[in-house]
Amino acid sequence: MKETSGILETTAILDREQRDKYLLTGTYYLNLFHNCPSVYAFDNTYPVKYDAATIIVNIVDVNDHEPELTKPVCLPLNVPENVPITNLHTLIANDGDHGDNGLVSYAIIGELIYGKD
Ligand SMILES: [Ca+2]
Ligand SMILES: [Ca+2]
Repeated sequence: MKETSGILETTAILDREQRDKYLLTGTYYLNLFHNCPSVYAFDNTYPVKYDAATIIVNIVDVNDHEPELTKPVCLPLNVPENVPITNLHTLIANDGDHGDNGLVSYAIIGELIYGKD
C-alpha cells in the first residue's frame, strides 16, 4: 500500500487457480489492539487519530485455461464386430478454470473416415 496515496498494488500476478482470496493483514502492533481491521488511515498527530478497515481481495476467474484431454489423446479403439450399440470410449477433459469458464463440452467435428485394411 502506498503510504501517502492509499493506492493498493500487487507485487505479483494474481492467479485464481493458485489462490482465490486474500485477507490483508495489518501491522502487528496495531492488530494487538484491534482484532480484525487490516488497513488504516491515520493522521500525524499525537495521540494518533485513525480509521480502519478490513480488505478481502476475491480473485475473479478469467478463462485462461483450455480444456486438456487426458492421455492418450489419439488412440486406436479395437472393438469386436457385431457388438450391439455400446459405449466405445469416454473422453475426459479437464479445465482448470472456475464456473462457466471451466465447463467442458465434447463434439465430433469433421466426418467419420471409413477404412478397410
Ligand atoms: Ca477454460
Ligand atoms: Ca482462470
